[in-house]
Amino acid sequence: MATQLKNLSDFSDTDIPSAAPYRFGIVVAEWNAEITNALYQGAYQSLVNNGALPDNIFNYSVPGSFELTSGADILLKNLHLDAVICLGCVIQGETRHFDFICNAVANGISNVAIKYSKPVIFGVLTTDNQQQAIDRAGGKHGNKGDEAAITAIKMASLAETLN
Ligand code: DLZ
Repeated sequence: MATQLKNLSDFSDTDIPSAAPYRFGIVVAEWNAEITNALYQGAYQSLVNNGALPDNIFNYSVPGSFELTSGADILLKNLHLDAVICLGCVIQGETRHFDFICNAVANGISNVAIKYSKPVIFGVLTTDNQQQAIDRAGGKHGNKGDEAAITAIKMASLAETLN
């Protein structure tokens, strides 16, 4: 059963709808695999912990974060999904690759979300170095894959309520 929109004063960040009714795609970039695998574990576990059925979670990998956009597009075109979680890690290097990839994936994911009117979640770490990535993939700043999954559940619930 979908929850109704609430007054702003009623919101709580612990208020997570059940993920049981929804089908999720997870697209994971292979670049910086140690980090993205940790993000994936966090996201998957968080979906299951909030009621998602393992049979309703569809996991795919793509070579790098740049390909997350087309990965999400392919999943939404071919599978009947309520939300897609994109997981990647882009670490600043000596060239401008970082900026191009980050901008492309952020814009690309937004465009896919609008194209299908489905939540496509930006679970991409964009860090200065490896340590910052480790800190956000199960380290001292938590696991951003986990947060991406919670966002996906909330948005799938919102879409069900209003679409
Ligand atoms: C080429 C590249 C570089 C330099 N750095 C990263 C990175 O830090 N994280 C990431 O996910 N992918 C990186 N890539 C690969 C690109 O995302 C993409 O796979 C290639 O440019 C091929 O389109």
